[in-house]
Amino acid sequence: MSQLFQLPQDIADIAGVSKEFADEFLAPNAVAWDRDKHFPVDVLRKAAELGMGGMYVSEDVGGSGLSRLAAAAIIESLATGDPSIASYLSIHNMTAWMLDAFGSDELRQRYLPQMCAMEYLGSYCLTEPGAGSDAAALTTKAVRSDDGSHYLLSGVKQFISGAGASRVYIVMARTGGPGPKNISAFVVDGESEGLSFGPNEIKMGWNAQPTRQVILDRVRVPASNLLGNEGDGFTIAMKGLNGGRLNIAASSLGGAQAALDKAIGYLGERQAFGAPLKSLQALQFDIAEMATSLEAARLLLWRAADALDNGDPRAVPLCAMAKKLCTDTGFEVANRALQLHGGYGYLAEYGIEKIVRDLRVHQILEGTNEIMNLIISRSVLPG
Ligand code: FAD
Ligand code: 2MC
Repeated sequence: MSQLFQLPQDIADIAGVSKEFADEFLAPNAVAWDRDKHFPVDVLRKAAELGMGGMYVSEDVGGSGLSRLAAAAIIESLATGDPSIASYLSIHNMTAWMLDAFGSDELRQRYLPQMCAMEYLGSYCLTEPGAGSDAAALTTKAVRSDDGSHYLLSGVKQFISGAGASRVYIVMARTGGPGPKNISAFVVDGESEGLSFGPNEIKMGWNAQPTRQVILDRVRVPASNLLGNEGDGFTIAMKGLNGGRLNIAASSLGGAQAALDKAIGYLGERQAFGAPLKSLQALQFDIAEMATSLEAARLLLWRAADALDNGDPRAVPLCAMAKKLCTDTGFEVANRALQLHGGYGYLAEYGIEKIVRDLRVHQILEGTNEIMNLIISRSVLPG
């Protein structure tokens, strides 16, 4: 078979190991974690033992040095067990990569070994109460001290995944006037004085991970915690999101694949009108359409991941296309799988409604799918 449209064997093997991990440690617990709003940090640390705490972080600080394509395959496999956990793992990996790619060597050595082991968890802090899609309008301020040794950060970050449990906060803050060019990215240690958190938000899904405000009140951050140079922060944040969007796309595919597999099993068992439901051609066609949509979306995801791996100039819009297509497709497939379960799909114990709730937010976060359209249209329309 052509190598063009399949995963290289080494990546397929890693994805296989991740699937076994998902089957053993995630899937059996996912419904209970969602119900109890339990963030299973012990299980995340187990995943880190398999190299998932720093998937595309350099090996000298404990990372796995894998490609984005490999990461997407891992996240998809994990999401078959629990999309909420797979997606948090993606956010943690995004922060670890930003620190690796743009931090000084001293900063890398200070945080990354513990981040790769997931002893330290990471959170990504871009969104604010008054600046979501229009991220460049953020108002959190970083004021440099007269002697240049540190910055004082003040502001509020909204909807921060992992907040309160994380040790490493990558905070985008304004170091000058308005616009994207005056934003800088900082590593804020979770033990800093002046850092506090809002209550855990009550959400539709993603209940197995906390979402809180991050409140910064004159938090003193050493100048050495700056990523890149002053003014680089918006670009660094966006570069982090390119890979994050691939992973959120992959998480949607994994969740939807699990929902489709459950529906296939259910149609074989459930009897109606004297035969199993799977004998009805209308429902067979439903399955055919769902399987086709996932396969097509997966191909675009691999294409986009490959583009990011290889520095393709079209990587940014391709990541946006993959994020939009996979998250829309994933939600629709999961929702159709719920329908195929009839009333049982609506019951928590079948695990389907949880997948639908978890995948819904993937159409909103890491850039809404309308913002993906904005990125794509800017790349294809002249002027
Ligand atoms: P708004 O920007 O106010 O948008 C409202 C609506 O208007 C949307 O439908 C949007 O698509 C549309 N819209 C806005 N501008 C345009 C435009 N130009 N063209 C067309 N339509 C437009 N953020 C973080 O920084 N870190 C996190 O860890 C994080 N985790 C999250 C976890 C959860 C559970 C949730 C719900 C959000 C999280 N977010 C996080 C925030 C998320 O990225 C934002 O919610 C998202 O970017 C949208 O911003 P907003 O909510 O302010 O919506
Ligand atoms: N990759 C690399 N660089 C990028 C980029 C990307 N994806 N997107 C923008 N940039 C660069 C861009 O090239 C420009 O640099 P330069 O002037 O040197 O060319 C600079 O950033 C400013 O970009 P724009 O001029 O496009 O800025 P604008 O304000 O018009 O729009 C927009 C930017 C809307 C694309 C951006 O604000 C955006 O992506 N908004 C969505 C916010 C978002 O995704 N939030 C997610 C929060 S995290 C989350 O939800 C989690 C769950 C973790």
